[in-house]
Amino acid sequence: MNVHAPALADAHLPDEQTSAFARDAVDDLSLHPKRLSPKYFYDAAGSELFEAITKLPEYYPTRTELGILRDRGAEIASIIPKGAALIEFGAGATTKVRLLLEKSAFAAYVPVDISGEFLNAQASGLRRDFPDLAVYPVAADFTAAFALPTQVVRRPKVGFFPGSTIGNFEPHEASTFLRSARDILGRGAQMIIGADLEKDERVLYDAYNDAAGVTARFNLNVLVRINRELGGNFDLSAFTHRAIYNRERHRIEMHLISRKKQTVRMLGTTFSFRPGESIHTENSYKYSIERFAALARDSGWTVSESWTDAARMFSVHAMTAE
Ligand code: AVJ
Repeated sequence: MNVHAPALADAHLPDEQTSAFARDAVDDLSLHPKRLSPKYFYDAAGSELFEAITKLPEYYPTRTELGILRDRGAEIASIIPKGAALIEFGAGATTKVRLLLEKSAFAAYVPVDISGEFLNAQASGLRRDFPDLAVYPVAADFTAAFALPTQVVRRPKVGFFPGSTIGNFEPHEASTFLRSARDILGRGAQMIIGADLEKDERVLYDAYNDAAGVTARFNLNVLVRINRELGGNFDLSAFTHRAIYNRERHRIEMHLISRKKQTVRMLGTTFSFRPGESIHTENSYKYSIERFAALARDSGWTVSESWTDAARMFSVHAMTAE
């Protein structure tokens, strides 16, 4: 068993997180058009709703990416140097990383996520199932610079960024993130990264407008969270979920639309809504293989392999840091 001390234990983190949420929510709801960052979807309830989304018949990305990782496991393993450290940017369910760990000879796994509690739970499960794997969780915001645990500094490094989380970034932010990942992992590092693909608009639309209404609840949950954590008084029945595909910008947009003229109070501030006014809560960018490769190239990486499923719904790329 591994007894490495996780790099957690900052008692001030939860407060800091709440005040960052407060600051961002007040700032972003003061903008025209109003917006909220999708990173605030993922409290405990939001994470559960997202897990439910990944099992919906309409939401193809998760199962398609898992299929690619499973089918291409041997090819992926063949480009992983022996004794490498796998660094995952953001750590959700361990299903995907387990596929990599089962097939490749990784010596260490470094999940990086803002939620320390979640990381610890995850780490103990992996330590139990992979007794030879050293697990070094890092509690940090993976979009900013963070230090790798000293134990992995000398190992070959492989980044892992599945789920098309990169799709939440604006193109310039995606580039900044990839450059930062390159600086953290170093020249010659590899990265395995998932990106959702452009496709039939009906398929995209349905994936974010599921019949069971789970995506709507996921979207509205950010208002539930503001009410609970920031003392807001959003009336949930007065907002409705909207997701559309913006063809020019290659992205799904999620909005919460005010059903009527209303005011909402939060942290001593009053926000007015016109009927039909939107809070823009998420962008989910869809790539082509070519546009993804160009983004990587412009951000210090060279794509060496791009894998897709037979229906070309989703893509997984291997790339090398220049
Ligand atoms: C986790 C950002 C990849 O964009 O598809 C799912 C989030 N939003 N349904 C996505 C999400 C609505 C998801 N990502």
